[in-house]
Amino acid sequence: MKNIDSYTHVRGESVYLDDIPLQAGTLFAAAFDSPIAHGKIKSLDTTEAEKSEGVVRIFTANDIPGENQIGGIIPDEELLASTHVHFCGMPIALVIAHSEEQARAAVKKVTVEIEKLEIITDPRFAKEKGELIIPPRTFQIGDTSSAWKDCEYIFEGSTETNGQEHLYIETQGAYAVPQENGAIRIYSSTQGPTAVQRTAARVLNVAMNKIEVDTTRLGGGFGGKEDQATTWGVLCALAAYHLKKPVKYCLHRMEDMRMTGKRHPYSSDFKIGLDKNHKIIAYEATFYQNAGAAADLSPAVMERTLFHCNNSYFIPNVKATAYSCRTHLPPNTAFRGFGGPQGMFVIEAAIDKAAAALNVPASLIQQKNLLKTGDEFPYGQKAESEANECWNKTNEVFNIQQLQKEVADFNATNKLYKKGMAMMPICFGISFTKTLMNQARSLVHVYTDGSVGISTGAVEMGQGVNTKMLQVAAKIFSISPDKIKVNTTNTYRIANTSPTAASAAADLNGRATEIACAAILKRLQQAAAEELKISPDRIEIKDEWIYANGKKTEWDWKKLVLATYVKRISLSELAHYTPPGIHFDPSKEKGHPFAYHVYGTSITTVTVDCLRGVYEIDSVKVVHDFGQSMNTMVDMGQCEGGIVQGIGWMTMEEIVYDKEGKLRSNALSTYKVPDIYSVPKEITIHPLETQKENLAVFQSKAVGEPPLMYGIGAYFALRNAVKAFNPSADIAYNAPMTPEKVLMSLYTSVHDNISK
Ligand code: MTE
Ligand code: LUZ
Ligand code: MOS
Repeated sequence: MKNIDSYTHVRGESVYLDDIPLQAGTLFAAAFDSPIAHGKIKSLDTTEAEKSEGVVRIFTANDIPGENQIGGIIPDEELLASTHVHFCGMPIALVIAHSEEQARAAVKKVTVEIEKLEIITDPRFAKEKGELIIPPRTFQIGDTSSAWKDCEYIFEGSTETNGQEHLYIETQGAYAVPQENGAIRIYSSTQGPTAVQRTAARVLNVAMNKIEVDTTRLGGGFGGKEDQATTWGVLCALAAYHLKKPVKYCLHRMEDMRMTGKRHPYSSDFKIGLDKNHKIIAYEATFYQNAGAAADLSPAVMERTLFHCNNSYFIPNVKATAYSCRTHLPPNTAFRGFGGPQGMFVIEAAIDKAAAALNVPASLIQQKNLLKTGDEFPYGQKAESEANECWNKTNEVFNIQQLQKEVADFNATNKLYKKGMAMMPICFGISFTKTLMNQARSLVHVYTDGSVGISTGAVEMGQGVNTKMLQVAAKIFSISPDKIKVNTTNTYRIANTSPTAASAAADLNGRATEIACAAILKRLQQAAAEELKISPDRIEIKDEWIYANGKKTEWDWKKLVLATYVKRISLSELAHYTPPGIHFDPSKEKGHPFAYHVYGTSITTVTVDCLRGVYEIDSVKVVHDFGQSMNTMVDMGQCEGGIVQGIGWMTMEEIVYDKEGKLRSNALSTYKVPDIYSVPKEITIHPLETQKENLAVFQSKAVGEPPLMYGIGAYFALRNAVKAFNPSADIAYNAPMTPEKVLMSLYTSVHDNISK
């Protein structure tokens, strides 16, 4: 089954926010955002801007009828700055004009006087100052303090991982259109239509039932539109509310990069202890998360860092503490992996450090400590592990030793090029860690001509979730996919949705769709049974034909649908799904938060040009736990995309804020994402074949985020290549490993000060 969007994508006919035909009289918005990262607003002057050509009105915090508040988890973020600004790019005023150009020209004429206050960009410094978003949290198993004495070897260190720009191809945006009686429809490029609806209602002080949010699809979200699409949707709604005219705002790329948050940078400390057989006995980690200026999703991201602090290893004694540190950067937010990759990098660094000191390959320590079924995670859940299965299959399919030998042989015979290799096992928990968010609904209508319409809370953002919803209905009804249409995601049809996130959208919405279709199917079977005068359990629908007692009848799908309608039996169903058995108690930091885990193992090989510091990713070879993939094309695409995005984060994407909190890497000329020349020359993905039961839709495990973490292997492969050239290189665990950093470490050593 190919992705149902491929036809319109290829023809350029797929509708994104900026393609929606505009109503006559539509106005355009542009935000005036803070040029200062932290300060008190002394005065705001919009008089010149108001005189600017085409300007209709300029809104400020004073024009907000309800609460000036967009914070989702914690109410700590104003929509428009009232008295203080907290980051460069924070919206202060909203200019409305007859054209986009006029709105942006007027923005340039707004002036503000800000009394600068202390600007903090470093999370450790913020923590010293007591600037925490929430109190710190600690996950614990066993007792590290008494375990150290049982360790033969103990190593300590620190790591840094930088942020990451989402760089969805479609920038953030919204289009708000007033309806009768004060209602507003917001077309929004959001992963969370309900978040936009709820926040618009709060800001405008209207009931949620007056706000309709509609989303056709996104040109990528990657977490960047889980929470942060809200600002633009609500700003447009605010203007539409006052002016009673449609208002549109699509951000330009540099506005988007400047004003929105990114993946959280982390600064971390670790201490790892092993016995003489390289078993990890104890592990301690402290994470300093750079949250930016407001909570946004940071507390949830921080929590997932703790959930994934041991990656796919069993460690009997773990103590992991995390601080969410308030700085004056744009609030950082969800990004594929959601804090998990940041936690996993630290344990991989700890293993790398131990391996280097003990002069063994890291793979030896990795393999020896893989989770087994029944092992307990630090948060209490018992593993249903595929970690060893994935590792062993990787060896079987790709021959790890042979690959290691090829790298060693290459390095022995080449002076100026060196290869490096690294293994990266992954383990990622599937479910929102906030248990209540694990719920979804699906509305299925069968029309009298036999065609089917599906509406769910899932948002299509390139990951193929609509295709999967359609497959569910096609399979349950046993009808052709051409008979089925997946509708836009709309808060009037499906209410109180969780965002499309946590890789869980296909599972949650898919299982709800499964339940809805099954309920309608049952009624169809009942109606057929009456017509054919046999028991309903003897009725079967196969490929649009009705079978009775296993024999094909005269009845086809269409005829049965119409007959059921004539009997006045409902052909519609709204179903609800929530995964059974999940729970978590934050007061104990224990529970069973995940429906299941996804596992996998990758081998990454790189070649470094030791004169120039540039490098190529030769190959990424993976065994991935798909469960039983319901769409291998879509799922392979998710793996490839995730791997490349992970490699980008780990090797080349470098976000730079200066000490004033200004984004220096503010355009694609200064921020480098992987392109066709820098992606791996080879990506081979081999599915792990297991028949084990899981809670995934049709046993097809969630695939959206886990593969990103294979990208961490590229960082360690590069380190290993550098070490092959310069064994005394002193390389800080500081990602991304840019060509600049590679070059520096090729020619510096433990004894040089410049490397520090
Ligand atoms: N794939 C594409 N093409 N575009 C995206 O924006 N987002 C990722 C992943 N894959 C994304 C993507 C993220 S962050 C998540 S959480 C999942 O898709 C969400 O979709 P799912 O729950 O349907 O897997
Ligand atoms: N979003 C969220 C997520 O709100 N909760 C989560 O647990 C999560 N996990 C991954 C990605 N987004
Ligand atoms: Mo994905 S970070 O859960 O949107």
